[in-house]
Amino acid sequence: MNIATNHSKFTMFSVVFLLCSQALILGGVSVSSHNNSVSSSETYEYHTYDSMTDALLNLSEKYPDIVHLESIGTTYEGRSIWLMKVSKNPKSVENEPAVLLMGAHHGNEKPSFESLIFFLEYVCEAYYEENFDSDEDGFIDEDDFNGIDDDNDGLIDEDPSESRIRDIIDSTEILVIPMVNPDGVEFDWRKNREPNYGWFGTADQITSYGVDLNRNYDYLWYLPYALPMHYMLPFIINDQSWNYRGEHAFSEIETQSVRDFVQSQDNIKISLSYHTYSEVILYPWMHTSLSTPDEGMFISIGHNMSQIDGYELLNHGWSGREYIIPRFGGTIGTSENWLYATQGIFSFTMELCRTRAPTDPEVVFDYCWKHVGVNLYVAQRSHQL
Ligand code: 0X9
Ligand code: ZN
Repeated sequence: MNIATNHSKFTMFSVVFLLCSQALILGGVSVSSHNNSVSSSETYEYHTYDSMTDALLNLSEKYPDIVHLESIGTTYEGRSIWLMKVSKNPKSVENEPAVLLMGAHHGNEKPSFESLIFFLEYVCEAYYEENFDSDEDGFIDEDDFNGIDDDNDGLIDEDPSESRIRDIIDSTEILVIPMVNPDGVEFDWRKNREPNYGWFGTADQITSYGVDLNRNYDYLWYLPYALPMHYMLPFIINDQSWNYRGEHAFSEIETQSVRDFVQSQDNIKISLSYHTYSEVILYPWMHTSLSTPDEGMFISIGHNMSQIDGYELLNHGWSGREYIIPRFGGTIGTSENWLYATQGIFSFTMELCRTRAPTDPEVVFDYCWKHVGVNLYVAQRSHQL
C-alpha cells in the first residue's frame, strides 16, 4: 500500500482518523495512530520513479494554479530529474523568498523522496480545503505543526491550519526535487549509474558504475589531496567505492542539474536535503567542525526544526567531537557545503528515520507527517532572511 497516494484519495478526514488512535482502513490495511507504537503487519510500498512521475503529473493537472512541473536535466539512463514548484502563480517569477527541498541524492534512501511526495500531495490538497476541525473535538486548527501538544489531548500536531498552508503557498516559492538521483533509486543503490573507467578515468573499459553525488559538489574539491588521510582519499578516489567522488567536481549530470537550477534562481534562502538515516539534523561545515560565521542562524533554524521532528541537531558533526580537521565524518563535496559556501543558502541535511528504508506504514506516516511541519516551517522562516 502507499499512504501518500492513498491519502489523496481520501479526504483530510482520513488523516484525522489516523491521528486519533482510531483504526482506519487505508487500502485494506489497518493502521492506527502515529502516536502509538502499534505496528501494522503490512509492508509499505515506496514510490518507484514511474509512480512518482505519475503522481507529479497528476498534481500538475489537478492544481495548475499552484504547481508547476519541469525537468531540470536528464540522467544517464534517460530519466527526467523533476522539479516541482509550489506557489501561487507558479509559472511567473515573483519577488518571493524560496526554499529548496531535495531527496534521493542517495538512491537507496527511499524515505528521502517519499516524504517529499507526501508533502506535495498534502499541501496541494490542504490549499483548497476550508479550515476545519480535523480531529472533531469542537475546535478548528487548534494543534498546528510545531511538535507540541497545543490542546493537551495527548496527540501532537493533529489539527493543523489549512489557512496557514494557503498563506505560505501564496507568499513563498517552494521548490522540490524529490529524486535528484532517479537512476540510483531504480537500481536501489546509493550512487548514480554512470559507467566509470578506472583510476581517474584512464581505463579503456568500464570498471564500475556510479558516483556518490554527495561527494561531487565543488567546494574545496582539492583539499583531500593536501590532507589525504583526513579525508580518506584512497577511498573517495576509488571508483568501486560507495563514496566515489567522480573524476572531477560537478562531473555528474545530476549535480550539474542542481547547480544550474540553483544558479538560475536568486531567492533561495534555505535548503533541506533529505537522506536516511539517524534522526539527526546537520548543517555546515561538513568538512570541519569549525563553525561558519552563521552558526547562530543555523542553530536558530535547526533548533526550531528539531522541535517539530524531535531529531537531534548536531552542532559539531557526529559524536559531538570538536576537531579542526575531522578524522571521522568529515566530508568533502556535499551539496550543503556548496549551497552555503558559494550560494549563501542556509543548507541542512535531514537524516530521516532509524533505519534506511522502514516499511512499517505507521513509521512511514510518522516521518512524512512530521516533515510536512518542518518544510512549512522553513518556508515561513525564509521570509525573515
Ligand atoms: O555521507 C553522506 O553523504 C550523508 N550521510 S548518508 O548516510 N545519508 O550517506 C551525510 C554527510 C554528512 N557529512 C558530515 N557529517 N560531515
Ligand atoms: Zn544519504
